[in-house]
Amino acid sequence: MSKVTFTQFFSAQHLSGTEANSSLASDISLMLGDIARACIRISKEVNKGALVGTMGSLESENVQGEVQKALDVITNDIFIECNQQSGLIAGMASEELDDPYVVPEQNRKQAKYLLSFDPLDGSSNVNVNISVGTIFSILPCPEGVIAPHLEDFFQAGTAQICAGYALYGTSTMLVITTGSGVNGFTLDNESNEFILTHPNLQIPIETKEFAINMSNYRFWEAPIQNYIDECLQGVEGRRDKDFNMRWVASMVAEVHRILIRGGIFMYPMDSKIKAKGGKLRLLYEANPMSFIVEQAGGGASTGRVRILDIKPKALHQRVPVILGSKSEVDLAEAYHKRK
Ligand code: P6P
Repeated sequence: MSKVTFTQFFSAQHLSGTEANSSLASDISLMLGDIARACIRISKEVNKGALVGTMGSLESENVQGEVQKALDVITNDIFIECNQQSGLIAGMASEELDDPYVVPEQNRKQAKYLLSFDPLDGSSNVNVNISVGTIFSILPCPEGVIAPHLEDFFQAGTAQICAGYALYGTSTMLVITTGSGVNGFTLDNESNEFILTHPNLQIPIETKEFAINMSNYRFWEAPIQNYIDECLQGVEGRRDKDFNMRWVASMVAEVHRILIRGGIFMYPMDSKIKAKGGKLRLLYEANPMSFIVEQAGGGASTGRVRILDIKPKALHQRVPVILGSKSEVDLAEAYHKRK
């Protein structure tokens, strides 16, 4: 197979569907070029590990009340710096910033889009050398908006133009959707280019693997407890198969595994976090991952509603997340409908 670079793949002529031959195609190509450059820089920072001592925690806390590790802040700054180069992005929402970042006027002359991101998801894994990632989502900037406000980000996930993640694992990968399927690219560290290695990723409809933090069992709602009980009973219960379990505590790593070999990922509502609305953030975790998963033939739900249909009410809104192999997500939803 001849080598296709990230730049070639997302150049206008490669884009299929409505993006081709439109200004959107060239806009996507420009923005993804900046995102790729940011992820290469973040990959190099993450790979330095303990050599540069950026793994310690800073005194500061982010809006989530989590102690900010130095890398969280460094990667946030890299993502902002790289993604205000194209002039196409009017504002950004980051897990690390309380409020939206309005791009300086001189950098948003032709701004038409909004960027939301989690610069280093799973960062608590950094000092134990487990895979972490960056997650991003691109929305249209509402017509006539020059300097975006909070409410301009409150668009349902179905409005996303593009979404993706970088996985800093045994190799660095970018996985992207622009609404016409999902494609994976692997970083060639010699050429510093992402190369197409996983064209048209599709999630197997069936699976025997679930991913959930079992320590929260007693806090879950009954439908989730019932669903997991029956997975654990395997062929001795009502399910016709035995299950395997995985939990990396890094959403990007879990979603990537599911894209490659199937599975169901669950961070459901639990009584400990009910007041917050859930664990994972809608704008820059649940929505981009749900867009990717649905584009790869999977399902993405809170258990009660499709995640991409939710109209956000807050920048750092949290939601329950159940996503992955369609048959299992549908079944988990059915458990929520049972009386
Ligand atoms: P727990 C990482 O902090 C994260 O936001 C997701 O990447 C991950 O799936 C989840 O939290 C892990 O949560 O409660 O198992 O530490």
